[in-house]
Amino acid sequence: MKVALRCISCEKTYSQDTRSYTCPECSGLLEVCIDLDEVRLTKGMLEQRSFTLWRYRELMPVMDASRAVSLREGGTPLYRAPEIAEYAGVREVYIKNEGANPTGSFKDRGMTVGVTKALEFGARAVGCASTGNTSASLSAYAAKAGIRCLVLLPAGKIALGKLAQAVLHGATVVGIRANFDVALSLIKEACAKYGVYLLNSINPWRLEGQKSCGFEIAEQLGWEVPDRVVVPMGNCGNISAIWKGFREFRSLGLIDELPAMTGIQAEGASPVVEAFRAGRSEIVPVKEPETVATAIRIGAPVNAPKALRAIRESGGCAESVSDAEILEAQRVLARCEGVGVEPASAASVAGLRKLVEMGEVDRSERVVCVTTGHALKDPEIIFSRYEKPLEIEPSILELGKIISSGA
Ligand code: AN7
Repeated sequence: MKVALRCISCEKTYSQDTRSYTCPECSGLLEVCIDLDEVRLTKGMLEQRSFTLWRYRELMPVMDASRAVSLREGGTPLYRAPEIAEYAGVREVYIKNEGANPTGSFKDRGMTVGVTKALEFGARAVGCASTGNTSASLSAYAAKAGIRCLVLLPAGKIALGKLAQAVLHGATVVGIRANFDVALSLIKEACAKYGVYLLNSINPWRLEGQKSCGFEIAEQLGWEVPDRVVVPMGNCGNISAIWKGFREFRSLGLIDELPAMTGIQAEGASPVVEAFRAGRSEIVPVKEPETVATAIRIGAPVNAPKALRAIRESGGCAESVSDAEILEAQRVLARCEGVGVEPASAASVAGLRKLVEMGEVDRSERVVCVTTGHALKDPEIIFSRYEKPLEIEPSILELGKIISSGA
């Protein structure tokens, strides 16, 4: 496989052995470029393979895919969701449920490739700053690889399930008395100083794994591309990666069309939405981001330039939603479709509904909403929002009262 790194700002290219996470010349974001003329991947070849991320190994830039650090990530379900279609007001909606990955979020797609690259580069330790899911995923993949893992978290702002995972998998977990953006600067500095391999989404190799979500959507819809893919945005790596996936599939002639990429942020953390509205390519960071969707409580998303490019190139859009809209969408997904997601994930559905209402999205569209993380990630939000379970003595009389009351 012929692979290089290219800066998305100054377009300078670098060898794939370059260890820098950003452009050594201009500090722009790097993107992995695979020479697609040399790739042979056909629908027939894919038919023979099991439904996991590594079925796309021809497009995964690692030295030896058979030795990848893998927990069987990817291959998540795509549900037809008629109740959500009605809720949002469009013809057809599908839910791409990334909560079904091994550690319960889409991050696993990135980490299987990212940690495999870390080993290729000879790293003995990996690290990240995280709003939760990145740390949960990286901890598990580092454990599988047998290397050390350092995670920095904004203290007190991590959903309980995610924190539990990082602790369980044996990472060195450090709470920072500051927000995610500050924690990310600190881990970058620590990685440079102590030779720890950084696996936040500024790492272009990690995003190569995440592009597989786009591959899967195309395949699961029978090689028909949806009109639109709606993705919650935090640090903005995922929407950029999914877009890259669709583009590569089109370059290979596996699909003919491309979807409109649509990014949703929470109102209290929406610098990319503001930049999109203003027609700017630079964001103005939000100093004190705040939202119930702690996963996307990010004020200075590092991949904003990639996300804005994806949204604009694809003819998509960006919108923000309130905490109330997010929590309502979480409830509808859970109660009407049986799909339990964490708040950040529900932002995609809430955003779609809002965009239809605003007239930005046509009611005739066929839309895929990506739900990025599992409901169990954040049990506390559920208990704070819903009635506590009933408790009674083991008596059929008492139980009968409840049954008859219709509760
Ligand atoms: C459930 O874990 O940034 O726009 O440090 O956990 O690619 O950042 C999490 C992000 C959406 C946003 N949904 O994805 C982290 C972290 C869920 C998430 C996002 C995250 P990006």
